[in-house]
Amino acid sequence: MGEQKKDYMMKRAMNKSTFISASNYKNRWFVLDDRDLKYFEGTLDKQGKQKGGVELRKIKAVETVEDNVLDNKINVFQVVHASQKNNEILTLYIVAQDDIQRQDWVTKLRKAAENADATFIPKYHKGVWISGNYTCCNQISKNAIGCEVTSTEREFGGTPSGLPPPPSIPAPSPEPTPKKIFVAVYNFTPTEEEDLELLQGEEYEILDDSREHWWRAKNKNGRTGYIPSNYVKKKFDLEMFDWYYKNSTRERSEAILKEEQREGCFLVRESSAPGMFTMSLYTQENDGQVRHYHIKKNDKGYYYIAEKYAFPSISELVHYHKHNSAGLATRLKCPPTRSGTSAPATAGFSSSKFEIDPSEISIGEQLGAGCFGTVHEGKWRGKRVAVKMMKESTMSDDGFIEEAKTMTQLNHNNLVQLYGIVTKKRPLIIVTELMQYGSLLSYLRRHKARLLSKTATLLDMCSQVCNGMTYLEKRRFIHRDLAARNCLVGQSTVVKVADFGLARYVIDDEYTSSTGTKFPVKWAPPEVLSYTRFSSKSDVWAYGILMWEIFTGGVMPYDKMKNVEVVDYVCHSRQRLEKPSACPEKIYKVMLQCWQHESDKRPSFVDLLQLLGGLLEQGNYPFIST
Ligand code: 6XL
Repeated sequence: MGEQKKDYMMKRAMNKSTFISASNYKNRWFVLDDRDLKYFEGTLDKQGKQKGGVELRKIKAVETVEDNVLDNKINVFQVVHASQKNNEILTLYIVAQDDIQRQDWVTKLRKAAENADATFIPKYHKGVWISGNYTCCNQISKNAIGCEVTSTEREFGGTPSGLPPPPSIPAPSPEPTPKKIFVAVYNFTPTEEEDLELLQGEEYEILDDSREHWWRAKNKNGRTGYIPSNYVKKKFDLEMFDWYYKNSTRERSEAILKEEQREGCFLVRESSAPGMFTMSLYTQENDGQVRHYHIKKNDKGYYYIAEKYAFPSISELVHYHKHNSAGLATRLKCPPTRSGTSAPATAGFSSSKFEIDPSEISIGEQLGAGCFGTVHEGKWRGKRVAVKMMKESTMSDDGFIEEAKTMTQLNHNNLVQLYGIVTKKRPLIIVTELMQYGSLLSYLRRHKARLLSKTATLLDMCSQVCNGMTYLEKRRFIHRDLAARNCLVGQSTVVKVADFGLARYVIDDEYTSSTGTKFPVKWAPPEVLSYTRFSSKSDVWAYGILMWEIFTGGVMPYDKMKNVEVVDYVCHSRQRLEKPSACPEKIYKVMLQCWQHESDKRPSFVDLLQLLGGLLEQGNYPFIST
């Protein structure tokens, strides 16, 4: 065992109550070794028995806490960690005797956690959660992602080990922070007074980016207001260019460019190899085809496609090839119009609105109906939306209304965006993004013949769903009913996960009980069937079944079996669905991993994303040409 660090400090009780009182603080001996942070009762001169501890590899962040926000205490630091029991995220607050002691602990603890292979969360809260919101960013969901970037010792180089950090007491006068200039990549038309219009290509100064989805910004005329943060990109960042499609896959890029059918239409995207880029270019040759070029780097770090023409930046490379084909099939002419990919959904309609006025909604054609209600196409202030009218008494409204606030804050390209709800009147109405091609299940069945020969398209659909699920997993949001019928398809075969989390509000024993007739038994892992234990890992199981649905073109899993037979087959005989004939062996192996009997042996969605990315890039499938 390595060195130990030991100090007598104060610990705040880790109860989850929102009410904090002075009596919740205890003096403890804190002992740090290379595996755990343990704490013991005792007095200054004697260490007593162990009261608890945190495994270092479970640590998610070690950070100071703003002075005076935690019961007026100063010199507080926080250890964010996953709980031993169920990986729930907990925060341990420790009050050091002075700032030097606090800094020393933060540095050492961070380093020790990193050495123990902890994976830090990207963002944390500098403040604390009191009476329903965070003191630092005012977010109202306890699970809301942090508002400050988590520090790591590696990034900062750390302080030389063994030496205390320089005292940070005489704070230097704050340096003027450089202005944050961002460029609009989409137009945004505000619907509320406090929001600011965005014009594509114009620059904006960001005044306040403490909220995740809505930032306060100033335009060139000095007008200020809130803007959707996903509609702007930092100036000089690759992402500000209209030809840059960061996360687009090879498949996705082909779909986008083929929809445009214009000679010289091009985009640049990240390759699946980290730090590499690919250019995808449409030519009219052979009835229209898309060529993919790896952008290489020479030993000076310059980018090139044709070795003779290398440039210090990708934008200069693009500029050059707009005028010279120099080895490309054609000169670069224009980026896709983004009509096919249209602007991404904003988190809610505006920075403040979440409650929607029912008189502003107009209802059109019905899109579908189920036991939860009916869904119509509709319009809200001129924007096409989907309007879901919940059937009364099949949904627990109160719980849902509370949760909907959190759900409007979930914003990802592969999740159907929740825009807002009508709560003042019944029926309860949910307004969401509209997806024109309907459910993934019906789409798979309609296009079965064409799709089953296109492995890369199928794999791309899988990775899109996985992308959306990775986002939910990161936020510890569980879907509970992931299946092809609960995903929707939009333009250029974009696939989005829908109705996440809604399962919790259904009041119907046939749906909620694992022995009920409407329970999704065929998508449920053993721990759900046996103890109704839902988790991101139960979503992973369902995801494996969803992959199987995709690769069979929408066949009902365990087709001729009754639900009770499936339970026996899966839980007791431990048998699994067979490999679909259109499915390559390597992809079937991924499904089998999702169906590991023990939930903790299954990969997480982040792991799956990696696995699928690798398979997509290998690309030795029949239709992929190079
Ligand atoms: C609680 C729901 C649940 C499931 C729902 C569903 C399933 C729904 C998880 C059990 C559980 N489907 N569904 O509302 C809860 F509330 C549903 C949807 C649509 C229509 C009918 N039922 C739907 C269809 C669209 C669309 O864009 N959206 C929703 C947003 N689009 C089209 C387009 C063309 N043809 C058909 N649909 C999914 O929410």
